[in-house]
Amino acid sequence: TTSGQAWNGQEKKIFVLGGDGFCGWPTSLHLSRLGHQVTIIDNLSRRTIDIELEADSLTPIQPLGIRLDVWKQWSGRNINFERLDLALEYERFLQLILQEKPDAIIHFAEQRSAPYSMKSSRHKRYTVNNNLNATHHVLCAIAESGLDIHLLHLGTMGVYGYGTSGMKIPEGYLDIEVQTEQGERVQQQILYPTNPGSIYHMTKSQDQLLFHYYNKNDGLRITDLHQGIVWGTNTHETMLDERLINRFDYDGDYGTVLNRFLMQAAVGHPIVVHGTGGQTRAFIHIQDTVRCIQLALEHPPVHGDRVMIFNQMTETHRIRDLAALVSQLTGAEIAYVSNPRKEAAENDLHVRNELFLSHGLQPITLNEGLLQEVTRIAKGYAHRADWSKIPARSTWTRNHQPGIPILP
Ligand code: NAD
Ligand code: USQ
Repeated sequence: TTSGQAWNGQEKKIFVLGGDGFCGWPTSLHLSRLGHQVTIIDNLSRRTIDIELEADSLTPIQPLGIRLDVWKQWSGRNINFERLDLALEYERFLQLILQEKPDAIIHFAEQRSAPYSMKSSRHKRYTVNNNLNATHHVLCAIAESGLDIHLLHLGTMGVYGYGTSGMKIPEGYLDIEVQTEQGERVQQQILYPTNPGSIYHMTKSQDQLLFHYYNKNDGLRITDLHQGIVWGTNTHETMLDERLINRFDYDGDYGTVLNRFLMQAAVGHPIVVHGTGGQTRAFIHIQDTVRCIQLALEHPPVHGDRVMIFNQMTETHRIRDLAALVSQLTGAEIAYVSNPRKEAAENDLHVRNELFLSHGLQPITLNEGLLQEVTRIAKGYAHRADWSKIPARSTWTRNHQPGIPILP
C-alpha cells in the first residue's frame, strides 16, 4: 500500500458521488488504497437503467455490497456507502456533509450517455432534472454547510463543441480582445463559449455556469475536469480480484466508441462506424482518469481562485482511424452506417492539456498491448454479449433511420 503519501502524508475524507459507476468505482478504490477515507454516495440509477434497457455490463459486475466486502478483504480498508439520490434528497445529503465534514467531494453522479439523453422526451427531461439538480444540490449544500470543501466535478470535452477553426482548445478559458467605447483595446479571458451536441452535453454546459456562480458568490473552491472519451476497463486495483472488476458498457447507448470497437472485434461483429468516421475526439485510458483525479485532488485551488479547469485527455483520434487500427489488430471488418447523431461529419481537434502534464502525469497512450488487453477482456466475457444490444438505436432527429449501411 502507498498509504499516507498523498497530500503531504495527510489522510483525507473524500465523498465519491457516483462511486458505483465506470469512473467512480476505480477512483474510489485508488483513493482508498492511497490511505484516504472514502464514502461512496450513489443511488444505483445506472444499474436501474441497465434493467430499463435490458442491457448489462459485458464484465460481470458484483452488487456494491460484495464489491466493498472484497475490497476490505484485499486492503483491510473500509469504504462506506450511502444510497442516496442527489437530485431528490437534498436534506439528507446536507446532513451527511455536516456529520462527516469531508475535505473533498468528487462528483461523477450524472446521467452520462448522450444517446440515452436523446431517446425520447422522457429521457431528455430525466437527464436535465437529474444532472442539473444533482450538481446544484451539491453546490448549495457545500455553501450551506459553511465548510471549506474542495469540489471536483467530472465534466466533458464535449462542452467545447468540435468546430474549433484549427485553434488549440485552451483549458476552459478563452483569451479575447474587446474594444471599449473609448476605442481602447482590452484583453480579457472568458469561459470558452459552449457548443454542446446532445441534451447530456448541454447539461454539462449548464453545470459550468453553476460552478462559476457559486465560486464567485460563495467562494467555493472548484475544479472542473473536462474529460475526453474514456477507454479501457481495469485499473491496478480492479484487477486484484475478479469480483472488483469494472463495468464494460458495449450497448448502443452507454458503450463508448473505442471500447465498442474492441468488443465488436472480439465477438466477431463488424466494427460499426457512424457516417464517414471523420469525427475527431479526445481520449483517455481509465487508469489515467484515476491518476488525474488524484493529481487534481493534490493540487486544489486556493481561496480567491476562479474555477480551475483541466482538460482531462491524453490524445485525439479520428474515429475511422481507430476503426482501421482495431481492424488491423484483429482482422475484423468495418461497417459504415448512416450517422444516428447530428454532428459534423469531419472535424479537426487540437487540445491543450498542459496542467496535468505539469503536475507529473505520464500519459498512457493507445498501444497495441493495451488494446489487446481490452480485447482479451472482451473475448473472455464474449459469452455474455447480447448482439441485439450493439446497434445504436437512439436518433438525434425524429425521422432519421439509424444503422443503414452506407458505402465506405
Ligand atoms: P456511470 O453512469 O457509469 O456512473 C455514474 C454513477 O452516478 C452511477 O453509478 C449512477 O448510479 C450515479 N448517479 C447518477 N445520478 C445520480 C443521482 N441523482 N444520485 C446519486 N447517484 C447518481 O458514468 P461514468 O462513465 O462513470 O461517468 C462518470 C462521470 O464522468 C459523468 O459525470 C460523465 O459525464 C463523466 N465522463 C465520463 C466519460 C466516459 O467516457 N465514461 C467521459 C467524460 C466524462
Ligand atoms: N461512434 C461511432 N460508432 C459507435 C459509437 C460512436 O462511430 O459505435 C461515434 C459517435 O457518432 C461520435 C463518437 O464516436 O462521433 C464518440 O461517441 P461516444 O459514444 O464514444 O462518445 P460521446 O457520446 O461523446 O460520450 C462519451 C461519454 C460521455 C462523455 C464524452 C466525452 O459517454 O459521458 O462526456 O464521451 S467527449 O466526447 O469528449 O465529450
